[in-house]
Amino acid sequence: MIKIYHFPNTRGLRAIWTCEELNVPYQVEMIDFSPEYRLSPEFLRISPIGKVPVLQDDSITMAESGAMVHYLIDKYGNGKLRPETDNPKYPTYLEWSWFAEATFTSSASEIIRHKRAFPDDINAEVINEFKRRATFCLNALMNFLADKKWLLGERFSGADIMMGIALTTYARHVAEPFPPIIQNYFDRLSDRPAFLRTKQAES
Ligand SMILES: N[C@@H](CCC(=O)N[C@@H](CS)C(=O)NCC(=O)O)C(=O)O
Repeated sequence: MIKIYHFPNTRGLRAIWTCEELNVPYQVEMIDFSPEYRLSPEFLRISPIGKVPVLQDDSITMAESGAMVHYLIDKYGNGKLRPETDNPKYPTYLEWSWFAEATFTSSASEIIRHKRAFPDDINAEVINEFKRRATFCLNALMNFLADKKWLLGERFSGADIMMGIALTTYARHVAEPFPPIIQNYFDRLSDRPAFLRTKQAES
């Protein structure tokens, strides 16, 4: 069975949510999130830089949440949660999936890293700069979404799973209110039964 190494409220939610949307059985292994454990030889054997999530499926071990989402959809989706490669929406699916982690979440993550690295010397200018960058990304998302239901329009996809967790990171660490278009999108994501089951799986 698929095993997802996870810690509450982290990016492992993407892999769990994808399994829930696809009804793929999985088990969650909650890890000790202390730096001591994450950087121990035991954990570094499965996660080369000591981060979660990690996904194991038979002989496959992966440590990058977006790759897990696409892998699960490609392997187990039977056409669900993604457009085919010849569909004009396929580039959009890839673009916003990557944007969610590589550009949007990375700005919010810098806030977490700065606070963790310099707990006694938190620099408000650094925090504000990364909040500004994350909010610039949020505005780009808002302009793209406009009146769309999901990133691909009427069709929910893995790109929305990627973005949904990016939005939870923004809410927790940038901690600015969402504008209405984003709030409505976030509410639609949060109301999905598979998302509700995902949250239960980590409690
Ligand atoms: N791009 C990676 C980021 C992984 C990542 O930063 N995970 C966080 C939890 S969400 C973590 O383990 N942080 C511990 C650390 O940075 O040392 C992914 O999407 O899987």
